[in-house]
Amino acid sequence: MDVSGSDAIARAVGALRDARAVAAITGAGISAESGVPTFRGTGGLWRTFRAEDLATPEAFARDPALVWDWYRWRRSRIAAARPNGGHVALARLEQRFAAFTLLTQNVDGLHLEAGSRNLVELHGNIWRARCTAEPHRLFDQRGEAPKDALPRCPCGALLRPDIVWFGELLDQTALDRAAAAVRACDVLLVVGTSALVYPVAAFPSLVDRAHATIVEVNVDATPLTAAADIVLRGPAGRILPHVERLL
Ligand code: BJW
Repeated sequence: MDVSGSDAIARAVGALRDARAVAAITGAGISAESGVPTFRGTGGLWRTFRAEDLATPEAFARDPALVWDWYRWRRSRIAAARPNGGHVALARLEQRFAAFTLLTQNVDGLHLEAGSRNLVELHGNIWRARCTAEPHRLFDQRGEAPKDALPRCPCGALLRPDIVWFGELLDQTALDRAAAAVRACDVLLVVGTSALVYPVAAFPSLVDRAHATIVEVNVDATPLTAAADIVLRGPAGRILPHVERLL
């Protein structure tokens, strides 16, 4: 059912008041109001750049310098961004429920900066790099000055961004944790995602529809909209703080 306006807000608040376990899935839209570009839609990265050239293992094997240049540029945009009201509201919601799990597709680290702790970064983190030869070797590169040379592991192998590219598997432990949180939740918040990229796009289908409520927060309709119980149409940075205040 597609409901918007203050009635929808009241219903979302009511569902949250009755909830013990809450899960939230976020996408690029929640960081849009922080100035981080989304992927699809107006101003989206995939409108200007080809994913096949930059966000696949084949692209990195072909031209690691090009891929690293793009990630350095993305890092510079993200370094200038601060969490917005939407990130902060989700961090505050975490404090109010016995179980609250935040599943993000975002790699910008803004949820962590806003104070979310029970957080699963399903697509990785742009500030981390990992060794291409020994993938368990991770390197925190936040605060490191960008260098011209390609970054290398002490073992000599190239480092790559610790991000899940198209065609790559998500970490199984993270996936299991995410699926368990969605199956167990009484309310699933789906915020600022086009719900087009799998496997995360399939998570809402894991919800126990007999009792759980799906709430979508998005400025536009998505493939999930028809299946959502409550649709809050508008910017997450405005809607989520409003919902959190009314709780
Ligand atoms: C606002 C707002 C505001 C704006 N407030 N809202 C099954 C079926 C079909 C295909 C596949 C499938 N399984 C796997 C695939 C292939 C592929 C896939 O899903 N492709 C689709 C495009 C069809 N998936 C994969 O390859 C995944 N791996 C995998 O499944 O492995 C097994 C396998 C492999 C191959 C074949 C089969 C199985 C890995 C996916 C990794 C995705 N990585 C990326 C890029 C990382 C690069 C980087 O960040 O540097 O992650 S893609 C990109 O999309 C990024 C995002 O996390 C992800 C999702 O995008 P998101 O967050 O939804 O952003 P947008 O821009 O799409 O949407 C923004 C939304 O916000 C919009 O709705 C706006 O309206 C809204 N909005 N402002 C609220 N203020």
